[in-house]
Amino acid sequence: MSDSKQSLLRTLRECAMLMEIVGENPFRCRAYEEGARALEALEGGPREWVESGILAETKGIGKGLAEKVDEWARSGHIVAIDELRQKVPAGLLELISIPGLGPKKIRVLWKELGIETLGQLEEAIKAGRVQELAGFGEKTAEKILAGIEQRKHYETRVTLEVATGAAELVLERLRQCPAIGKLELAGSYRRSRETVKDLDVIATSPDPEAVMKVFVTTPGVQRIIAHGPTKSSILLEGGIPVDLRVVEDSQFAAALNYFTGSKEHNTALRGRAKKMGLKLNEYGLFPEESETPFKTADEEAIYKRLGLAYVEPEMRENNGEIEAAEEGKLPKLITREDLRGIVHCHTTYSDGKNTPLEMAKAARDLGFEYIVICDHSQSAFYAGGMKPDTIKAQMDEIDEIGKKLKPFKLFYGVESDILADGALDYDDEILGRLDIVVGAIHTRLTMAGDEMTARVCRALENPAITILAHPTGRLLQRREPFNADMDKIIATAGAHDVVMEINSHPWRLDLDWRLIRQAHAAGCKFSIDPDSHNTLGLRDVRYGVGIARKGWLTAGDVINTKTAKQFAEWVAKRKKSRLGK
Ligand code: DGT
Ligand code: CA
Ligand code: CA
Repeated sequence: MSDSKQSLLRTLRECAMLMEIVGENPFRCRAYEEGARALEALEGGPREWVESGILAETKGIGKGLAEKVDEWARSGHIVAIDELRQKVPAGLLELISIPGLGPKKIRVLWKELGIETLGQLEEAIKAGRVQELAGFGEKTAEKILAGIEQRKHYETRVTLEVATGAAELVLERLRQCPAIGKLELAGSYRRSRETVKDLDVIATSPDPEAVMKVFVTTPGVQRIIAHGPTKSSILLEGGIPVDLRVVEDSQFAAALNYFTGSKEHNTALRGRAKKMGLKLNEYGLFPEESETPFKTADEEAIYKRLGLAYVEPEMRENNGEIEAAEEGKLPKLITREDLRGIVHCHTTYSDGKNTPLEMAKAARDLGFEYIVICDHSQSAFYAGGMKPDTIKAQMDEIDEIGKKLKPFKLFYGVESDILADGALDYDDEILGRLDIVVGAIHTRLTMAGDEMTARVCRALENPAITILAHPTGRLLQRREPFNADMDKIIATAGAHDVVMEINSHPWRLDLDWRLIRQAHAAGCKFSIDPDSHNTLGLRDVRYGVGIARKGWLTAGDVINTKTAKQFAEWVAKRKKSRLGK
């Protein structure tokens, strides 16, 4: 999504909340929310919309909202929203992310108790003042307090999507500086961790101070944390800190290597250097007792001098990568370009925003050869799941689209709820017609561990299942994995040849990369899926690829690297051997 689109959507949603907090008419508030949702599904960004005049004919966008988008496109601001922001203490908006607190309750806390921050709210609950308010009570207060605790636990990290937005903004900004030389992101972001505390940027320049000046004046800077001649830190909108270091050209490779980490990888690498009579630090690789470093043009040269094959950043977690590099046994990691098909996305047949045709075209335009649409199954009432007649109608539509978009291919798929007893959500006739059945746990998440394990394993033993969706069920920064024995689930998936999903949604990134190698060793194949609910979300597969690389996977380990023809053959063979169809 373009930066300006994302930032406009954020602003509109913020506006809806602010209006509710100040006590505006609820209908007007909802118009903003619905407007943001409608805009989200549109391709392009604010400027294109205004130029093309598309907003006038977009459902859910009234005249007033269209004018605001216009104002935003022209000036990057909406005066009415800026004024609204002045009326509401900044701390109140932070309360929104606490479960159990919506704008209405926040208004009550603010007006009745004068609460303006998370800290004040915590105090007020502990003093028993919140519990006495109308509409709150003991239970709600407890829930809010638990939410505050959880928030403290997670607050310092952001998702890869937020980090990517910030990273692109900063890189684009720095590239505009004429004095910039080399420029790379380091840190956990370069290693493709699923969440990131801060961004680390390494650059070279003949004029570091000029670079720093450009950096600290990046649009959207909330606060300048430090501004030095070679090292500065800023806090960006959305709460993500960014560190920039400008180093000498000759030190670049060593600095990039050091600040990429991980700390554990660095320590192991330094230890190895020491054993070889060398010294490695952020300034370079040195012969012991010498101030003159070896010339290391790039990171590869550093690894080479240490007797190692180049280790890709995603693998630098000190999980055996150094030993593998020494023995020349590192895998050739999958790349985004290896992916040929989209598996698991949603459409208007359940809770998606775009039609099957729009999704298929969008996938084709991104260069994919095929798509497997997997809308929700009948029990998924919370997501508009498809009754048997609906899924049959969808299959007919998919046939039609397939004729139209040739040689692009469509397959029949579903995201089937795994019911409480482990059964899949349709009869054998429908399951037998489908090409891909993605099984997923969405309900009864708090089941006891052994019950949940048995439930998932029973689904894995069903010959109709192809892929296990988001296997741990965690939501990053929001929800822990459900209770289950992942060792057993992975072993069962391996034994029954069920593909493990690497769900690319930035809140999921599930299967967790720490378990990917275990699943690989158990014989599992993987599918890197966007699980997107609109056309824009298809691009999220890039996050999934990062996680797959972190799990040491090659293109051959991932089913949607197959060509459309290979994929069709694989599906047919699998259905024949498992279902006799
Ligand atoms: P995070 O928490 O998501 O920001 O993770 P990182 O890995 O980006 O951590 P950060 O930003 O604190 O530091 C960036 C890199 O700098 C880190 O991956 C390795 C290196 N580094 C930082 N502190 C140390 C240290 O005390 N020893 C060593 N060997 N390396 C360090
Ligand atoms: Ca970092
Ligand atoms: Ca850092």
